[in-house]
Amino acid sequence: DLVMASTDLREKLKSIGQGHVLRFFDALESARRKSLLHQLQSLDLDSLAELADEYVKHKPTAALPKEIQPAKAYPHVPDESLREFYQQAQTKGRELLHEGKVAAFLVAGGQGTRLGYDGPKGEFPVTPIRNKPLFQVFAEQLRGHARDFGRVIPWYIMTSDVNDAPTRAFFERHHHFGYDSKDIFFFQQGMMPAFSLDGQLLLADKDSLALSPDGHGGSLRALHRSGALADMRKRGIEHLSYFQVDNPLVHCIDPVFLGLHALTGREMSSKTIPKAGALEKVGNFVIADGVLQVIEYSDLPESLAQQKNPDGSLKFNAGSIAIHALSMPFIERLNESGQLKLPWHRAEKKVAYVDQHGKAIKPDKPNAVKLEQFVFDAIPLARNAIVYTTDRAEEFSPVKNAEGADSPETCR
Ligand code: UD2
Repeated sequence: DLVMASTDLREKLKSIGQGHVLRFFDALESARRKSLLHQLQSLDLDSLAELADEYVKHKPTAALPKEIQPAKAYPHVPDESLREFYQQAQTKGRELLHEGKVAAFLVAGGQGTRLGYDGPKGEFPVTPIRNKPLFQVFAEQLRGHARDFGRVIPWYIMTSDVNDAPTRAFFERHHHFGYDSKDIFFFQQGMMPAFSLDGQLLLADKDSLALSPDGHGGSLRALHRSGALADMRKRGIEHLSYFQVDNPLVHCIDPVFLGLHALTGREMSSKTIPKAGALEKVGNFVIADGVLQVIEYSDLPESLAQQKNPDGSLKFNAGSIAIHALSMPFIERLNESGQLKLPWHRAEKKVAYVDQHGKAIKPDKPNAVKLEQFVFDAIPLARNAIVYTTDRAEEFSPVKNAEGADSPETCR
């Protein structure tokens, strides 16, 4: 079987110009052969060839939309004209929770390299007095809401190959922080191979590709492929409350936000805060060529980021803090064609690899391209997406760096 599989694969790989990844194959012992075959079989080789052409070999010309305007957001505190609507939203959100129609969705598949913590980031002890880990902070919030609404809030947690086993073990060790283990659904996101700058797949070792998680946008595909969506259907879930592992202040469940999202029949809604400064490292909600979307800080030209209104405030001030509400039919629609149609974002990185002689190389400058999809790129695909303003002090203080801004110290 091994021989058969490798013959087919060898042909396929050759046809897409990647035959070299089996260079050391024949000399490997059988377990190592198997693991390499397994990695290769999990990839969509046809689309890899296209991706290498489109995104790796030449930098895609960053087509910035022609017309970029600030996005409008629902205010945190409603004015007179919105007061009643917010009341209704609150009622709607509470109703959904009472009826058990909301699930929590945590993305925790990232590598957390900047923090320098050796393990899944959710294990990081974050609270100032009792040193509770991030995972516990979320679990306690969710259990509190479940108690208040008399319904369990099923919790879907996305991991990746880099941290799946330790994440599960951590939850086991902590008795799932009081959750019933049948109400937590772990699943893994997809992995993407790193390419050399000329589009060749890199080997991390003779029996292994250099793989990394495919970005939080991959969550929308992984929800489908893992059976998580099917599980949600079975439970009667209608909306997902999406958050990232690095922000312990997030309101994992927010009835007003969920209610606004549901009442307006939206497919994907997002929270925003006024930025801390023109160049804060958060995405920017904008209306680009007429469509609401997020432009990542690294893609927004500084000349635009610095623009001011007549009163001196920032023109592009709606920061994206990666908190979303998503409706089930929307996620199902995105997966309909079998291909999640989100763009890929290209980043040049240093990736260790073995060269054609089997020698391990540790590059000292970027030698590779990694590709990731971003969840906020689904916003322009959603019908009538909305943005709702929240309060930074209440809801946003991520732990990203070991020191300085957005570090454990600032967060505590
Ligand atoms: C993200 C947003 C930024 C802003 C900021 C707020 C992007 C590209 N930028 O910045 O606009 O909203 O957050 O804090 O998203 N993750 C996975 N799988 C992956 C990659 C990431 O699960 O393949 C998770 C990761 O575990 C973490 C979250 O996504 O929970 C954030 O990822 P990041 O650290 O790459 O995003 P960051 O800080 O650049």
